[in-house]
Amino acid sequence: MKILPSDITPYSIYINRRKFIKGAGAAALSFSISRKTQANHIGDNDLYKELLDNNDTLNTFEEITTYNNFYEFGMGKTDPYKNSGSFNPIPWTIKLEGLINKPKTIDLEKLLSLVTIEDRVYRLRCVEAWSMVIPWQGFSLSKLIKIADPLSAAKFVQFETIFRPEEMPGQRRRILPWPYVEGLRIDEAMHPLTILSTGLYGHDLLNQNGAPIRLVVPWKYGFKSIKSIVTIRFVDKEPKATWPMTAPSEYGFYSNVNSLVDHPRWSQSTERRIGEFKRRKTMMFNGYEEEVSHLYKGMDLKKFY
Ligand SMILES: Nc1nc2c(c(=O)[nH]1)N[C@H]1C(S)=C(S)[C@@H](COP(=O)(O)O)O[C@H]1N2
Ligand SMILES: [Mo]
Repeated sequence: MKILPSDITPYSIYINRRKFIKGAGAAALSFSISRKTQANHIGDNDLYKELLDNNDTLNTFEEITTYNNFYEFGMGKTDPYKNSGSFNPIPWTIKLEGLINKPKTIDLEKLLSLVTIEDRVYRLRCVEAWSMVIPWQGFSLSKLIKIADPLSAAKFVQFETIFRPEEMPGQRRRILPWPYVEGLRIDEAMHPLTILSTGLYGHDLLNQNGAPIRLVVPWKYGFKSIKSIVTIRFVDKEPKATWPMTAPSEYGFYSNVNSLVDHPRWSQSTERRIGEFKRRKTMMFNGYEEEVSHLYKGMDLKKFY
């Protein structure tokens, strides 16, 4: 499967609004936009090398956009690539609701004018024991939370994917309870590693990756990173999440990558990095332990899996 440049919406819609943060350490790069718009599709490790961990190489654009989980477009790995062509993510609005001072529906274009798009290279570890390394563009979810201005009673955040069965063939069947929902504790949502992503490899997100905006929480299993978000709801109790709801004995609310807790049907101790032959050892918190373990101090992570 070859993806031609003509198949891809250029990152031009948002490019004028892209500002590169300077002096924010390894989390930001300042290469020129023109170089960035030529972002290639074969895995330009050079362009992102300051953000890449020693042991990693980027997955290719082709791998990242043809091997996906997005059950709204079907259950097979190539289904989202094959079946998402009629999905139209423009225009887009996001509803902010629940325990906040400023409930509102915000236009994505407007939202993007209020935030700074940054580059983040993150590993994505699927609960199915495969993984990829992806160069995202996005902004801190904490920025949006500040815009929403939550009440102190808001302890959790729930996210909802769009329900549009006319454009999403998987939603015409009861594969999962629709719409797909996910949740985070508010401190997890505020953590600087947690982003809302609008692009990868310097292009707008393709439909199969969750256009036009999706969550990325790199220390948790991939299913937490909910795609094509239309509602963000602030609540006082642990919200429902699709996979724990569907198979509570297999998936917990926290879903932290924890190589010590096996899935009931398979081991989580190793993973297959897409494009590699030899399996890798799965790292605690997907390798982000230093940054996030303080969030779970005193919690039994076997119980709260
Ligand atoms: N709405 C929605 N979001 C979703 C999913 C889904 O089926 N529906 N799959 C999840 C799973 S299991 C994974 S591993 C990641 C995959 O993201 P990627 O295809 O962009 O790599 O998306 C997550 N977000
Ligand atoms: Mo996944």
